Amino acid sequence: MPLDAWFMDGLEEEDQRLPHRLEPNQPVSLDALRTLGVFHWKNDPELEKIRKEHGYSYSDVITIQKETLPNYEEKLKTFFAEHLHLDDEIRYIVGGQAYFDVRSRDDRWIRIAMKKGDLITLPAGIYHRFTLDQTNYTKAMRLFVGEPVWKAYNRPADDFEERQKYLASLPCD
Ligand code: KMT
Ligand code: NI
Repeated sequence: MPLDAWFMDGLEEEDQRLPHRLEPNQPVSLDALRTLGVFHWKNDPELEKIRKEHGYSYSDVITIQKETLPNYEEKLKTFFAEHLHLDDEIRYIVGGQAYFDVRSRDDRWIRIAMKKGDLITLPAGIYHRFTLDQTNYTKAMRLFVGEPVWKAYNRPADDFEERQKYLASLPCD
């Protein structure tokens, strides 16, 4: 399966770790994600090449699991609050799995299943969130162009130039 992404059922308040697929499933293609500025590579053996090409000079690794991550509950809450950044968010899954949710053009949630070996880039200004799935474990490399800035702005954050630029970058219907 090249990519598993789908529109969500809107019931994630019950348990954010469940897949929350619609019935029948409404898949979202890689092309559809690209039009949102979201890029996804699956099991790409060329991480180093991609890093060089895009200038992802910085990297660290975060292991998200209850036993070892300080302030685990609080961090997971922060990650799942709808937010944006003023820079691209670039993540490579080193182990385990997790979900990244991004907003569609019409403001619906798209859930993207990320597994070991997957790389994703979310553009500056896109509303998104992150959650573990039912396996409760992921190890992710965080990549950045230059010095990392982790600041997240919770929605509403529409006045930022980066948000306006992002909206302007979307193709017309
Ligand atoms: C973010 O900003 O959404 C995150 O850093 C998610 C957690 S890192 C896998
Ligand atoms: Ni984020």
